[in-house]
This record gives sequence, structure tokens and C-alpha cells, in this order.
Amino acid sequence: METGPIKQKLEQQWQDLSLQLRAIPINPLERKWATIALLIAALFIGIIMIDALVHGINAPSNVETIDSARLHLSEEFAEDNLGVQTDGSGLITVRMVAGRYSFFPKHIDVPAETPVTFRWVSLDVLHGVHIPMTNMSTMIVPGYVAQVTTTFPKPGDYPVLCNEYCGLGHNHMWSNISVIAKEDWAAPVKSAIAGGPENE
Ligand SMILES: [Cu+2]
Repeated sequence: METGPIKQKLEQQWQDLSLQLRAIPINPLERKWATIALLIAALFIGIIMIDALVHGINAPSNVETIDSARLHLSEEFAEDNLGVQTDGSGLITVRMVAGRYSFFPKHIDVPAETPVTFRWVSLDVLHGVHIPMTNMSTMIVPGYVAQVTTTFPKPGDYPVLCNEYCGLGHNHMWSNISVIAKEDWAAPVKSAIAGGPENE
């Protein structure tokens, strides 16, 4: 197929359009502010792109499915396997189950200033989890594993809140995490249990 005439026609149309646009009278002050507005938009898009592509800051998304009705039978989220675990290279993974109206296990200890990967599953309905002062804020959708890596900046008790309405007891659905100084924290003993993609 010959593209020459089509290309010519498109170029002609583009020239006509730009001539028409240039013929529209625009107040210089308006033009100035429109330019500033476009530059601000470009700056914000640039910051988002740099964060996403250079610093790796992305919205939590993890397409990994799991059968919510059989969590207790699954290898990874069986009761004995919940909580804090470290693998050979020292990476810390926390596995937690959200269910009406609590997060299980009820209490965990994690170190400050260390990346901790949380893997959340729901055993019933849609839940959310939010830990103030961290980037932890994700939905826990039944049938999927939600995974977020976060770092707790300093020792203390951090609240863990459900932020998706999940039923009448929703406002009581919260627990807390103890964050202890990096040098005082010791990895839990049961650390070699299989489960999860990083241990396979
Ligand atoms: Cu809730």
C-alpha cells in the first residue's frame, strides 16, 4: 500500500491546524500563565516518573492468588507459619492473616531501620491495612496475597488499622506491632519453614 499521498495529506492538515491555532488571539498574560501551569504539570509528572523508575516507589500491586477458604491448609499461611521469619540472607518476611475482626498473629516484634516484607491474606471479606508513619497501606482482597515492603523509621509501638469497612466490628479491627531497635532484635528461632516464593 502506498503511504505517500496519505502522509502528504496529514502533513497538510497539521500545517493548516497549526496556522489556525496561531491565528487565535491569546492574551500574552494568559499565555504566560498557561505555560506556567503546563510546566507545573510536567514537573509533577517528572517527579512521579523519577520516583517510580529510579527509586522504585510504586503503588502496592501483587497479582498472586490463593484460596482464602483453605488458608489453614496452605503451606505458606498455615497457623505455625505465620509471623516473622528470616531467610538465609537475613531478609525479613512477615506473614499475617486478616479476618473479621483482627489481624493474626495478634502481636509481632520487628526491627527498626530494616526493610520488612509483609505478606497479607484475608480469610473472609475485603480488608485493608494501614500503618501510620510508614508506606504500609494496602487492600487485602480475598483470594489474593497482598505484599508490601516497608521500613519502620524508629522503635516504638505502631498501630495496625483496618481501613476498609468489613462489617459491624470494623472499628475494633486494629492491633499493633512492636518495633525494637535494630541491635536489640533477634530473629525468631523457627526460621527455616518453607513457603512463599523467596524460600522456594
Ligand atoms: Cu475493617
